[in-house]
Amino acid sequence: MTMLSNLAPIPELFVSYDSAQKLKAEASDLTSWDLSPRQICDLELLMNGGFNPLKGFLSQADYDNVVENMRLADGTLWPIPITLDVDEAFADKIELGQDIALRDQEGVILGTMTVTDRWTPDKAREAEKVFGADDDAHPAVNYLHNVAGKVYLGGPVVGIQQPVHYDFRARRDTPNELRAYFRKVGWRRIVAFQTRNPLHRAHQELTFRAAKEAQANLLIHPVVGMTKPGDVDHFTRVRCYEAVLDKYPASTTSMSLLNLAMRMAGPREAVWHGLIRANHGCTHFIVGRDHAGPGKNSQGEDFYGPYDAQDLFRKYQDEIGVEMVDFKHMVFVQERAQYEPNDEIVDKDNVTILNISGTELRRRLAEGLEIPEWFSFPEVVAELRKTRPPRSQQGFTVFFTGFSGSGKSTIANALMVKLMEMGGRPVTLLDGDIVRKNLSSELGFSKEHRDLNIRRIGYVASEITKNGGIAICAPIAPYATTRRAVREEIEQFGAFCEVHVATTIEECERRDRKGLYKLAREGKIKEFTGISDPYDVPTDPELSVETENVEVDNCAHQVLLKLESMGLIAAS
Ligand code: PPS
Repeated sequence: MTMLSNLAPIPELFVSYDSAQKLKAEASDLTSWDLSPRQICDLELLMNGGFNPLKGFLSQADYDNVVENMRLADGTLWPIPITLDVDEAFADKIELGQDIALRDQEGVILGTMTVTDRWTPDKAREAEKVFGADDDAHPAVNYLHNVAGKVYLGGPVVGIQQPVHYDFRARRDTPNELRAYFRKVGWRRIVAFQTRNPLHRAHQELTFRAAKEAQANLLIHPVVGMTKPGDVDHFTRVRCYEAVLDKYPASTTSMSLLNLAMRMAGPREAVWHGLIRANHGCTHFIVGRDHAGPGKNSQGEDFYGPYDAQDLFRKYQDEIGVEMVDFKHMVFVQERAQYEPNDEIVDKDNVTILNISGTELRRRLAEGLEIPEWFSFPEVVAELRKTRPPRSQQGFTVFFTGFSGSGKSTIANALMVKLMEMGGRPVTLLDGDIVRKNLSSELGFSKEHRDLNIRRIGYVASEITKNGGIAICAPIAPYATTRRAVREEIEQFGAFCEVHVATTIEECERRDRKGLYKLAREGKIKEFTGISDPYDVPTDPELSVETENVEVDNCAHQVLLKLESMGLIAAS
């Protein structure tokens, strides 16, 4: 295995500046695909050599072999499918051999692709093989089934220009820019640290030790593309990283931002991360406990074993071309006032070992509690507090769901008034009927239209939540996947409290306040939820309220108590 990086430039997919200008003009006549945020991340790394040796989005033969064997059709190690997923309508328009333009979300042409392959993947197989289970609790499996298009296109890509980033421009480097930097400063052994979380003292200590052990320089290489839903946003994280960078001995450590869209694929992802770091000129890579772990599956168990990623990486490290440095679990030893690797402490019975888990940190931030100096750096804590004020000062969304006539609007109205009486944050009610009048007046009740309606509500609620307000939504929202998508969108900014108004369909029909059930039974209203259209009963709502023989005031009060227990409103 090469212990010194040769740092020669690696192949990119870009054409020269002059050719790019010509190609860009020609490409404006091509059929265009508007790339999703994840596809933009993938394309950037394809074009700049981060995904070397890939020459484009995977062909079907490469895809099949990657899914089954972690290898391209020619046998090269590659663990994660990099595919261009599109909808069926777009796929039907494309002839094999045709060139298409790949545009970013503002319409800028980033590259072109010659479509050589088009196929409908077996997504359940991809989920099982690549992510270990066909379980939507895995963020990438959820993405695969509920966000990605049905059809994959494959073919070589020609790069015209990098996606434009306006943030932290000086901190972003292509693999060749990093290689050139390492050549310039004379670094030949470089240990990369991959992260999607803020760094605290333990991370600083472990990365510093890893670099010392490997006799290497250190590259902090955080992911700023797409990480796990719910992570701290990258703007905050980069400000935190910049603060931590000052804590390393001068000129031993550098930082560069990686616009990768993570899949949270644990072991396979670790191998992928290693290959990407090899492309960026690194010789060593820190692999931690539960590397790129996706959290719990729908049975509440871990998707992967805590050291599966390390085992798989070790198995392939010669082929990856990067040596693994095991993550040390660092803990703070109070008596010695320093961090030490947990498994190297011999006098455990005589010392006090301190540690704060990620969950505990989030709790302390959420509740505005003290975060001790031994745990993190004051600058990092100050940044985190700015982004994550205590929950009682953050925005949040209460999302009622239930049949028509279940009492959603009535309870939502009562809740709104109670919250306004308490004061502190602006409250907005997005009731089903109000939304259908003001935002969705052109929509009907097909699955597609209902989804669009709920996504619009989710979008508005997420903006309200982001800006520190309270959004109360009260649509039927019959589909679990759409509710989940809304939850994920909102949880980036604040809490989401799903309230199932669990009035039975029989009771709703008996009440029939608007006379709609009668019409639905007579077939005069089609696709009526609960009568002639489905309703996915929430399996895990924050709260379920019964309305039969319960006063509205009491139902609204139950919601208030729930919000209080979630720390969203101060105890009265
Ligand atoms: S959805 O499925 O979430 O988009 O529905 P929503 O926007 O909440 O709108 C539901 C209200 O529209 C009336 N209505 C129907 N409901 C269900 N199915 C059909 N086909 C339908 N047609 C009209 C109904 O009065 C709902 O009002 P609520 O407030 O729920 O009683």
